[in-house]
Amino acid sequence: MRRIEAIRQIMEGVSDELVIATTGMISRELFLVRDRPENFYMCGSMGCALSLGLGLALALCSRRRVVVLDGDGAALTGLGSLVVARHLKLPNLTHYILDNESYDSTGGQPTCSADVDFETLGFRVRVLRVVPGNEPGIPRIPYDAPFILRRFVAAAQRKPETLKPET
Ligand SMILES: Cc1ncc(C[n+]2csc(CCOP(=O)(O)OP(=O)(O)O)c2C)c(N)n1
Repeated sequence: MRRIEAIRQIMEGVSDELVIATTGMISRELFLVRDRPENFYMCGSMGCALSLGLGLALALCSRRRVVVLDGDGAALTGLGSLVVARHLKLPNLTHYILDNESYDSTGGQPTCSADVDFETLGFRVRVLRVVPGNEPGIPRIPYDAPFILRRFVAAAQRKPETLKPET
């Protein structure tokens, strides 16, 4: 499966969820597949998507689901967050790792993900094996970081119909 196909499949199951995408082509492909205010595109900080997702899921408790889209390189960069996720066991967080065994966004340098069991290290981790390679001609996200943040925070603060009332 190609990485963009995996993103498409994940997004077919997404309704009100907040989606945090790691930096690089995963964000750009998510933008192309389905841009929405509830998406946060991480700019630059590889390895930080899960820590942001953890904080949000913790703050929002069971009132809103959070989905993190990671690459294997980013997940390896932020391994500590996987362990924290395992410790916290937040029921409203799902962590997808799109594993192509490489840092594809920056030229396909190999990672050591083949020797890592992300599912055991983290919590509610779904590893999707994807073939290496970037889609040709994927556009850059035409928003700057402050706009992405403002739009996302506003969307996160809105209360969709499906939210459970705060108890
Ligand atoms: C801390 C940090 N190191 C390096 C980079 C440069 N960089 C951006 S995306 C990327 C590769 C990401 O690889 P992966 O998470 O495996 O996703 P893929 O592109 O393979 O889908 C790198 C090295 C960065 N933005 N931040």
